Amino acid sequence: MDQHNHPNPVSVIKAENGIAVIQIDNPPVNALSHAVRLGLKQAIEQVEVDESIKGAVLHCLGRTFIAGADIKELGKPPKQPYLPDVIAYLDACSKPLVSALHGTALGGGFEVAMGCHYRVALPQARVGLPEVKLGIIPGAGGTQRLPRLIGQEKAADIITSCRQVKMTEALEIGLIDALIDENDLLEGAKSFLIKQFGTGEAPVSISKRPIMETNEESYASLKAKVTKRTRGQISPIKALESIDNAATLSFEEGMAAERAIFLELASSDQAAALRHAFFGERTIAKVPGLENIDPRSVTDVAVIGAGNMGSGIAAAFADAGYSVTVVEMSEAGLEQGKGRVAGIYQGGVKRGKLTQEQAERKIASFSFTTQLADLSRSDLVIEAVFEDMQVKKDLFTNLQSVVGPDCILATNTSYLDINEIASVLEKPENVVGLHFFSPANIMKLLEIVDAEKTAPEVLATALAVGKKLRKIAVIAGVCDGFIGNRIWARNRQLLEFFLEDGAEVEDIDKAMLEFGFPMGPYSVFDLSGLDIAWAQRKRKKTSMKPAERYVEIPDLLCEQGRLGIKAGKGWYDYEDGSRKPQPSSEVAKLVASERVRKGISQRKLSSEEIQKRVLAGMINEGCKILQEKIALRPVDIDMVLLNGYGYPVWRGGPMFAADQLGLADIVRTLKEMEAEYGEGWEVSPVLAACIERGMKLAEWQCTE
Ligand code: 3H9
Repeated sequence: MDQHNHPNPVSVIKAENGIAVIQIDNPPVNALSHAVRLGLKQAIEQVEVDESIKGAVLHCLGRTFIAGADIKELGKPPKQPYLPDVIAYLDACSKPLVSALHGTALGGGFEVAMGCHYRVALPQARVGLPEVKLGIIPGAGGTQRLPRLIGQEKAADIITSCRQVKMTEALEIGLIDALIDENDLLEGAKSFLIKQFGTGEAPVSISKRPIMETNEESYASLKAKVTKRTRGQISPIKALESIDNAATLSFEEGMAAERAIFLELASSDQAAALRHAFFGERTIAKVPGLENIDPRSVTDVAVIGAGNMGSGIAAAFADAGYSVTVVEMSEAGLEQGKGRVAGIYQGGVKRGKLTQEQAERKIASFSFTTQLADLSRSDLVIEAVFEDMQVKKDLFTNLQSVVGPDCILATNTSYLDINEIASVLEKPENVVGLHFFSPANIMKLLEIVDAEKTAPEVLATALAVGKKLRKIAVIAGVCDGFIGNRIWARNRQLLEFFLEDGAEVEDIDKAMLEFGFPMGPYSVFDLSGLDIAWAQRKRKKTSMKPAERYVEIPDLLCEQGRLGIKAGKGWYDYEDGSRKPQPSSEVAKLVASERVRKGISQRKLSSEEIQKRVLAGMINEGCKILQEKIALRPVDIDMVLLNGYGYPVWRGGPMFAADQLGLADIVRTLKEMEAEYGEGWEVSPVLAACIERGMKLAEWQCTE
């Protein structure tokens, strides 16, 4: 239901013992829309003037407590009453208020809870201040009240990590005052208040308390760590600044400073980009045509091939509660597979995420077999075997006589033609691509590849499975590389041109790090191994047009055994087993001699130019993908890049950036690139069409 149209989202219900219940009902997540803020203010006024009311419980209907400010309203001019003022009314209420948390209380929702004198919760509730993830800071007292409640260090940890705190921890550190174990939260909250009346002590609102002591040294070290990992994102740094204010300014001054930072950030480009990412994650699940299609039920899942990818996929399914069978064709392969699966969970023990007992229970939950016949009850089979068309066709042919008629057969291929794989089957409608990213149990992205004959019901099932796996599941069409690898392959080509034209490996890496990528691309190539791309390059070269520019340098490196970190040398040198990249004079010499051989006169490329062209290149390939209907919408492309390729989330993705920077500017850069790079670099007509119609790229519909 639309949260703006819900009538009377806040009501005051008078109960016995002089305790009233202020009830919020604003589906789907009780966000603090204008109507809720207004209702809350009026409710407090009523509690204050009604002499029969001695105290009140703040309670929400639906599956969550208040999930924060209404994100749709952020970035627009704020409307009174502002949230900090509404919370100030709660804070100043002369009668004790307790917030009763039954689900997530996030952002402004937890700030409302901190505006009350007490907080009680059911064990399944969660609290957090995730505003930094939206490019803003808690702007309704979160940075001022939380340090008063639990100290600056713990406040900074919760605010900058954006994590949801579980109730055992919340009780331990003082975020809540009591856990209500019985089922009836409201009754528990009322009893809590009555007990407080009995003490005869007047409640002290958090704003009146002194700031809790913090360990200066570990607070400083936390701040240093946060600052290091922001990589260009402003909001975490600003949040720290505001938390610091809590110790140096009065509550009122701290609130004014917090508000100023909040308002400045709320209208920033970064916040707009992060809101785009928030809503984008939810938009991708809404697929036109699938709204009314029921997914098939999936409980038994089989993964064929237990290499690194297959075992990661198997772990992802087991972690989401599926019953998982792992298949390898030989006993020896199966033993290795068992070792890999066990290794994943033992890694969890080492990192302190699992106890030994939990890991052993997990490992014991898998079934392992070498017999396809054991898959007769599977609802979904995913193959993660060697990337070879014939191997996959043979496997699927054998599988179809084993599995039931509704079993979905998925391939994890990264680039093979899924239509061709499906063509060998009697029921090609049951075939879909499930392209995971390594390590599959950790990486968020999942490309669901919709082949020519994939049934809508199969696609709907894949989406439902993606959701249960807690993946960012994006639908893509069949083409070489689908969405992500196709854009990345184009980008890789561009990075090679930069090198041949005059930039050094380290300059390119530096430019991309400055852009906000977690690693420079050449360091990434060394990490994954140059031989993987080599095989693909050889395959691609055969289908290239004669006029297309081809850079031989990566092939020459492979021929010289410079295969990356595992070989101790790649684009960089790695001395004595170290993983720290050192610029390589041998690579520099090889690059220089290639420039001479091809008669290229070296030119300097600035970081700015590198970044500009990389972005324009991604946008152009993205537009070609849209035109070919490989992606449903521009936002789907952004979600792929953000969640699988390290594209900085605070930039929102290349397609979002295109609108932010202006399409005419992008086209100008692309025309320069087309003139220089020639064949394959033609400017996509989608851009011209958007400019001509005066529309944003975000509005592009793939039905066009
Ligand atoms: C803030 O509070 C600022 C303040 O400090 C200062 C102010 C002055 N607003 O995620 P779901 C929609 S900033 C508007 O699928 P779940 C969502 O788009 C806010 N809409 O459900 C979706 O719509 P649709 C800080 C919102 O059960 C629907 O609700 N708070 C909001 O998987 C269901 O959402 C946050 O950052 C919102 N705040 O997860 C919390 N939240 O159906 C953001 C959700 O049309 N929210 N929607 O696609 C969440 O993290 C999750 O929604 C939550 C539930 C965990 C609550």
